[in-house]
Amino acid sequence: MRHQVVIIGAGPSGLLLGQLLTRAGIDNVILDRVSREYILGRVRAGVLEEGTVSLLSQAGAGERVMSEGLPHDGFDLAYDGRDHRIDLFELTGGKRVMVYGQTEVTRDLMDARDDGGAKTIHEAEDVQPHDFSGLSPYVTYCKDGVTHRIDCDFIAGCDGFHGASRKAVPGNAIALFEKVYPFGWLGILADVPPVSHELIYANHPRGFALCSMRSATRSRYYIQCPLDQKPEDWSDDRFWDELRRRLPPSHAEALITAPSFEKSIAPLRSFVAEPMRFGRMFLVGDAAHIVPPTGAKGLNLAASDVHYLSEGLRGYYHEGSAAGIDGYSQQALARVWKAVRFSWWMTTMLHRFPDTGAFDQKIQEAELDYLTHSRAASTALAENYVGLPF
Ligand code: RFL
Ligand code: PHB
Repeated sequence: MRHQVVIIGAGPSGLLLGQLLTRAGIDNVILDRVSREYILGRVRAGVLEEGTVSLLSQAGAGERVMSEGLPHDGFDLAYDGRDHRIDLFELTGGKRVMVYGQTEVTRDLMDARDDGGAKTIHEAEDVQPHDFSGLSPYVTYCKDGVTHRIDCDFIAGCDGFHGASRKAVPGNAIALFEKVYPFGWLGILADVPPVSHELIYANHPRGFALCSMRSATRSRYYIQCPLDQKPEDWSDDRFWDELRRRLPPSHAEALITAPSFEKSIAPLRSFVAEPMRFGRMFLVGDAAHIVPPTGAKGLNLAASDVHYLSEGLRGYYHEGSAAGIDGYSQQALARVWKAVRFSWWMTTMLHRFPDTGAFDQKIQEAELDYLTHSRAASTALAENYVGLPF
């Protein structure tokens, strides 16, 4: 079997890249180690930048996000019992974000791929990239006990943080930068109307809390929790009580509760691998970088990587120019590091760290006070939250 591009991973990165390539007439196949249903069951991101939404449209998968997504012009920062609105629209001269779940993004991309007739192989075991430092790379995988080989021009490693692509790079060819945070996020989904029509990011002595949503009738809530805890330690009642305690009184009173139907704990990490190109293999999205979810940047960074790479490959195949693929790593990393910085900063400002002393606590309070009372500081937050240009 031969394809121009083999994409490893059918998450948002792989599916978006596949769609943009297919629409540019570049033939590709996607391999994933899990089933389509498993991927659609992963509840993750919820906030899309305008650039991400427009890439979905370019990929032919933008119809439902435009009709069913919830445009948000601002969000609330809550601390010290009060709410402070960050007016994204006003501070950025007319930009907003779209609240639309990653499961829906993935579903729309899968449907668009099916319509275009491009091939995806699910439940492919032991996927391995080979010979990407030379001119004839190939990928092997095992399916139903049979080993297969796909020859190609390029490999796109879109297989997330735990994938095989990055692991196939020799240690002396890659630099890794990592920061692990001493807490996680316990998240739930419940069919209740959101406590507020906008997102609430709350800093509280008991820990961070976030009120988000998926629709007018479905809420997504998170609380900071210690890493040694498990979802089973948290009954719904315990979760709702804890969330209520971390919100300003007006919101706490308005909170509507119901049994949750999803509950999971995600550890928080910042991670970057450099470079993002190794000969004829590119790393894309979470395979190359992870950010803590506080800034809502992970999926959006995956989308900007895909933009740079799809443009680079289009230039290579249609204009005979390698400039785009040669510049991919540098261009993508410049944007990645800014989002890594922003996500680290939001995380540091909004969470309670177990080892924070009195001095650091005062600094955090001063930062929040400055941020919510200085137009310059709020503008910097808003500019990053809606997404830097790409
Ligand atoms: P994914 O989604 O991890 O997909 C990788 C795919 O590769 C497959 N795979 C393999 N396939 C073959 N062989 C192997 N050896 C393989 N190993 C893995 C996997 O099965 C999978 O299908 O990476 P991708 O596509 O780069 O997408 C990245 C995003 O999923 C991620 O950045 C976001 O979810 C992060 N994130 C958020 N991002 C935002 O932009 N806005 C948000 O509001 C936001 N909230 C979040 C988040 C992530 C969270 N968690 C759970 C980490 C909230 C949370 C709680
Ligand atoms: C979500 O809705 O899942 C969500 C929203 C904002 C974040 C992270 C996650 O910063």
